[in-house]
Order: sequence, then C-alpha cells, then structure tokens
Amino acid sequence: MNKRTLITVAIAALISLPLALNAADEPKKKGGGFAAMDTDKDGKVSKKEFVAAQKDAAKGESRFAQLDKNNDGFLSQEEFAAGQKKKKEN
Ligand SMILES: [Ca+2]
Ligand SMILES: [Ca+2]
Repeated sequence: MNKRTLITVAIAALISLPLALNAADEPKKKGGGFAAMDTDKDGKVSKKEFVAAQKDAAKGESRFAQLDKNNDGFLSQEEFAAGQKKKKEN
C-alpha cells in the first residue's frame, strides 16, 4: 500500500463517517399502538402490557380477552390488527 492509497482511504473514511451517523439518525418507523404497548419489545403484547396502556383496567382485561383469539395470554401483531380493524368497522 503506497502513501497515496492510504490518504485516499483516510479521506473516504472521513467522508463516510457523517453519512453513517445520518443513517443512524433516521426517524423510527411508526408501529402504531402495538409497538407503543409492547414495552419489553418482545414482539407481542402481554395482558399486563395491554392493561397498562388502558385507562380502565377492567375494560382493558375484557378487551384483551376479546382480542386474544388463541388464548395464549399474548396479543400478536395480527390479533391486535384484527381488533383495530373491527373497531373501525363498528
Ligand atoms: Ca411484550
Ligand atoms: Ca394470542
């Protein structure tokens, strides 16, 4: 590697650094209510997480039971989306 190559590599690194920083600064994807409720970010909303996001805990629990179609104690993104859809139709 000659001196000129070294300088070129150094300049390239200097130029790409701010680009890399910008990429990290990209706005986060809006996941809607589901992502906001999934506070431990495991990709599903537990009953605890769901109820915590509701104003009325009792209503939250009955709503959770309605949405949790396979009764595994968690809302998948699909179960949540199905519930949102239903809400709009009503
Ligand atoms: Ca979760
Ligand atoms: Ca479920």
